[in-house]
Amino acid sequence: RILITGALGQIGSELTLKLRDIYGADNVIATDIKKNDSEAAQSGPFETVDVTDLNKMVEVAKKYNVDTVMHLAALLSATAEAKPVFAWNLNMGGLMNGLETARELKAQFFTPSSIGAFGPSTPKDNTPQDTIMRPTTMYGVNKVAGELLSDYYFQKFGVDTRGLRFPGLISYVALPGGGTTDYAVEIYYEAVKTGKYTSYIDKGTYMDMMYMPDALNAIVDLMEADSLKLIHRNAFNVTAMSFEPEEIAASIAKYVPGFEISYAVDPDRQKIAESWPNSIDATAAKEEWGFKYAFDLDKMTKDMVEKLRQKI
Ligand code: VAH
Repeated sequence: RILITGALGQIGSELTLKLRDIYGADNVIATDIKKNDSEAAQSGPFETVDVTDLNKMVEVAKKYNVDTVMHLAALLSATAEAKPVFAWNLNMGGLMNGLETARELKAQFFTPSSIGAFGPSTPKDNTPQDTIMRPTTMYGVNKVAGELLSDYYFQKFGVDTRGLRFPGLISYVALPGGGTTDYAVEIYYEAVKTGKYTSYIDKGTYMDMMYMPDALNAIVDLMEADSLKLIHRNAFNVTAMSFEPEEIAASIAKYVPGFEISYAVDPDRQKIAESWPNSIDATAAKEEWGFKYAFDLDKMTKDMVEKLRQKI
């Protein structure tokens, strides 16, 4: 059985459904700080868990006798930069509790890292799996510390910890909250609703991105990989594409005739974006557990526009 924290968030709301399809609804326990009427909350076991409450997390894990913990609850980059102390306490306190729960139950463990774990002194193009990592955001500090803590729990306690450095994730089910790459999600909603979008990220700002179906497959493939083949664990670079606002706008214009992008740059989120790589290298993930993706920019745009036209 799998316990998911942050199960009603951007990744969690879709990962919960995918894992229930694969492993059976009753074997996937969705948890979050409070319940809502989403399919993730309604389609199987749900428990309210504040990830800063270790006792509650362990109690729920034991109640269902879980063998896997997927820790997704966290504050994203822009929110973390606005509330750095709260971000440290939630992101690091929550992660420690997730790791402690996995250790106590001898469970496998997954948590996402991010391209946000890299900083201005990291090589920006085709960023290697192993390279300098001195992020200048609280979110990045949390992600690097989280990678090291997860590796520590593997080395010290033998917990089977695994992670992925996700690029910006694009989806039409649940909106992301407080991220820097969120412009690449908002732009699709606005394209379908109004035919235009004002971007807070400047033209020419490249960031890695991935469509949510590819991200979910990467999580399942990583967690099912033969642990003897893993040289790295926390965390693997994974990416499907890298683009800047003009390029996603051009892709959208193919499916939303007349679509127009304009710019009102948010200096705070622009500064975060500029500290991250332009493109990262996913060779280690491909070699160690067969990472692959199906959606490039135009294929993602076609699907996003179709699905949002149905949804809105
Ligand atoms: C964010 N969507 O923008 C997240 C992610 C790589 C970006 O970490 O903070």
